[in-house]
Amino acid sequence: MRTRLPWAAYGVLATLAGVGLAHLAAALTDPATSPVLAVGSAVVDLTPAPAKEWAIRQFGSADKAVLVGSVLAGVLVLAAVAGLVARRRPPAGAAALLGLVLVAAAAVVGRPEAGVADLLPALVAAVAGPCALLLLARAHRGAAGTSATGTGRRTLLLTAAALGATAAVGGLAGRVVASLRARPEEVALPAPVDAAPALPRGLDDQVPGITPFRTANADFYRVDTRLDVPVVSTDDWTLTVDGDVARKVTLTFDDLLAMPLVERDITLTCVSNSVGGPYVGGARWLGVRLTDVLDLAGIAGTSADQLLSTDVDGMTISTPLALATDGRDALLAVGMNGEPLPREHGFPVRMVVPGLYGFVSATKWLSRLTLTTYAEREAYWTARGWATDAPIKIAARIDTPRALAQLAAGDVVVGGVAWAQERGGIDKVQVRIDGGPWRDAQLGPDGGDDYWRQWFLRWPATPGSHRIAVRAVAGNGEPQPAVRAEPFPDGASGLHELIVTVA
Ligand SMILES: Nc1nc2c(c(=O)[nH]1)N[C@H]1C(S)=C(S)[C@@H](COP(=O)(O)O)O[C@H]1N2
Ligand SMILES: [Mo]
Repeated sequence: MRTRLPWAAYGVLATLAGVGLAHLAAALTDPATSPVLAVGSAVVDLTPAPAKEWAIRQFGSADKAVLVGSVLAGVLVLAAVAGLVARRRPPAGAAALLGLVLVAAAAVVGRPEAGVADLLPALVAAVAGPCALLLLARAHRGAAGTSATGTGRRTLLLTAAALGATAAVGGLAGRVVASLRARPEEVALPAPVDAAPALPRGLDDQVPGITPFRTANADFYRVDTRLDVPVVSTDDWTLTVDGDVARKVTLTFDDLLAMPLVERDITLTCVSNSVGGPYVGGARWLGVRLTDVLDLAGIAGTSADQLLSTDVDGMTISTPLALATDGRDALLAVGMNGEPLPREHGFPVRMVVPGLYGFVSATKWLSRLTLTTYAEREAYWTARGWATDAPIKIAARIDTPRALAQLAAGDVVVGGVAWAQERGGIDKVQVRIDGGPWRDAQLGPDGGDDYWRQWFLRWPATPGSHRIAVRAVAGNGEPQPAVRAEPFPDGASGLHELIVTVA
């Protein structure tokens, strides 16, 4: 065991050095080509939908960190095995490590928009990792037989230290370089030609525990298939509109900003959100109308029924063309709550289409819009069995009190938010205590039909255990669906109910 342990460590060290250098090479060229991320992304892609939903539910926004961590741990175990192989036969250990890198390279090439140049980081790792292992094996042999203070030992320690430093510097430098290439804070956004009215004061101060009327960028939920956040520089960014259009057009970021910008308050919702869940947020979006951009390419005679959007790494999202162009405020957004889009939320440009769940509308890090048909092209989620036509379901959520809260008898304020985008907004929210009558809640200010609405109801709570339920009715008269449904395949439904104890 004693004699084996160092070899396992050599395998790990050699791998970390190779990965560190590859990460740096990726940051200098294209961060998405980093082998760690490519392998992780491939794992995400190969993970069946139910497992992915489970991960999102278990770990929330940390699901990616957990995944990257598991991938890294798995890789390091294999690296340790390669090190053990090298104990008897160094070339065989180096070959095993090379095999590991080749798997990573396959993951990089497997990315939809991969080019040959994207293999550079994997190539760096393929050379650096095995070489590092051979170096360590040689130094180990040199150290064997010499005294604890001999030059052989010193060489081994120096080699190990140098490789450790390479891993650390490569990894860190990679991060720094990546964040220098894309800087949302340096983007100056023009003023909108069509500004949204001042957002009314919400119930934030009046109802403790209620969801803020506007979600701050830092608090906005994040759901995507990405492990890292794409690094896109506005200098390199372009948007291509192609497929069944009169003429293919390509816009630069400046071209887009030169078009008329509008500002809209829109509540975004994720199809993975369970009843009462957190994947919903309200923000003020600044962007160009989607139809203005499509008109540049000319879509009058198109036979397309699908607007297929592609992100900078080839991830695809489908949107029903008829809905995206039916007059609703579909935007190519560049701003969020008065700031350039944060990198997590799609910098520099994302789609926002009111009334459709994010997975069929809200493409972040947008790079291409293709007019096509559902028969011809299948987007990422469609291939995984999710619905293509997925309007956001009417929903109401109780924010306060929390489930299983212990309350004092007397005046309790029940409050929350409700949304009914593209259905005339929220007309009514009703609360029911223990199977009693449905009582109308008081609504907060109106932020527009595509924005959520806060609500509250004063409840004289009596001692005992109580069940609180909520339901909403949309402005077009449609009631919230009460039938229970899981998020898959087109969004959860059912009333949000919770139990509290009053003493
Ligand atoms: N490029 C890209 N865009 C994406 C996704 C993604 O995985 N990749 N996820 C979508 C989903 S499922 C949702 S709900 C919204 C979430 O947007 P947010 O993270 O800004 O809240 O982004 C959408 N846009
Ligand atoms: Mo989503």
